[in-house]
Amino acid sequence: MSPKRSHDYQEYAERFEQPPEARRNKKAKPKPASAHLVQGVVIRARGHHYDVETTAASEVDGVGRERVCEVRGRLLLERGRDTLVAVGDRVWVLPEGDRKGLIERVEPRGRVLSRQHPGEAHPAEDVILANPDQALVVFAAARPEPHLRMLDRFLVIAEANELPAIICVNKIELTGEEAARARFGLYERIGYAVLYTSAKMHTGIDALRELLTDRITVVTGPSGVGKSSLINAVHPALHLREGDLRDFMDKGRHTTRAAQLYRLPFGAASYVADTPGIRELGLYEIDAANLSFYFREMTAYLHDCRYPGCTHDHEPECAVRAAVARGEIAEARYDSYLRLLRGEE
Ligand SMILES: Nc1nc2c(ncn2[C@@H]2O[C@H](COP(=O)(O)OP(=O)(O)OP(=O)(O)O)[C@@H](O)[C@H]2O)c(=O)[nH]1
Ligand SMILES: [Mg+2]
Ligand SMILES: [Zn+2]
Repeated sequence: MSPKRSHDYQEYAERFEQPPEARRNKKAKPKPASAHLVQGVVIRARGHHYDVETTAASEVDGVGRERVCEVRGRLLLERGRDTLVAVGDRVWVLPEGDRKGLIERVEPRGRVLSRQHPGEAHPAEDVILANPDQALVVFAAARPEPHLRMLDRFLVIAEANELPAIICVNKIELTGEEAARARFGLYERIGYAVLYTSAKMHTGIDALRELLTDRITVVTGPSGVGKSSLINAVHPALHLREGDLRDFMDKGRHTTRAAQLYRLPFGAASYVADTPGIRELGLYEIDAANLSFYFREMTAYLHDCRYPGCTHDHEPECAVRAAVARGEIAEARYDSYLRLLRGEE
C-alpha cells in the first residue's frame, strides 16, 4: 500500500477507537468488538459470500490473508437495491476462525465504475468496481467488431464518475495498427489516451504494464475483446481463463464470470480487476441536463448556445450543432450524444 493509503487506514483505525455515536454522545461506550476487527479489501464477490484480503496487519492477521465473509445482517437492511458490497470495497471484518469472517462495515466509496442494474426496472446501481483509480476500456480492432456507441457510453460513465479512462484497442494484428488508428484516432484527438495492443503478439504490453503500476485499474469492455488475455500478458502467473476461439461468436458466453481484483507484482500498490464482458451499459443517475459535460469535445462550446438550458438537439443558434456542422465535433459522437439524450438503445 502507498504511504497515502496506509495513512488513510490509520485514520479509519482512529475513527474506530471512537465510533460516531461516541463522538456525538460522550457517555456512549465504544463497541467492544471494534478492537477485534481487521481491515481489508473485497477481492471477489460470489453470491452472498465475499473474499476479503487483509490490507493491514493486526493481532490476528498478517497482510494478504484471505477470508471468506458474509455480511452482517444489519447492513443488509440499509442499502436497498444498490450494490451493498462490491469488489474493491474497503471493509472491516470480524474474523471467525482462520478463514472466515463477517463484514461489519463498508467504507464509503470513492470513485466507482457502475451502471444501471440490468435486471431492475427502477433506478438501481450495479457497482462493477468500487474505488478504482482508473478504467481501462478495452475494445477489439476486430472480432468482435468495435461498437463505438458502446465506447461512448463507457466514456460518459467514466466522466460522470470523474474516473480517468484509457482506451485500449486490442487484437490490432488482425487489422494492422494503421487501420486501428484510423478508427480510434478520433478519441486521441479529443484527449483520451489510446493504447494499441495485441495480447496474442505481445504488442504494447510493456506500455500497458506501465499504466497499471501503482494504481487500481478496472479492466472493462465487451465480452471476447481480450481483457483477461491482456492481464495474462502483463502477469502470466495469474492464469486467468481466456475464451475459446470457437466461442467468441456466441454472444451468450462470457468467459470471465465474476469481477476479481488481483495484486500485481510490480510497483508498491498495483491492482487490476478483471471483469465480465458487458453487454448492457445503462446510465445510472446521469442527468440528461449534464450529459453534454461528459462529452469532452463539447464542453468548450456549451456557453455559446443562444438559449440557456439548450439540449443541443433542436434549439436554434446552438453552438454545439454549429461545431458539428463545421466538422469540429465528430458526427458519430454527436449521434451518440443524441441517442443517450433521448434514452435510446
Ligand atoms: N487475434 C487475437 N486474439 C486475441 C487477442 N487477445 C485475445 N484474443 C482471443 O480473444 C478471445 C477472447 O479473449 P478473452 O481474454 O477471454 O476475452 P475477455 O474480454 O476476457 O472476454 P470475457 O471474459 O468473456 O469478457 C480468446 O480466444 C483469445 O485468445 C489478440 O490480441 N489477438
Ligand atoms: Mg475475461
Ligand atoms: Zn446548444
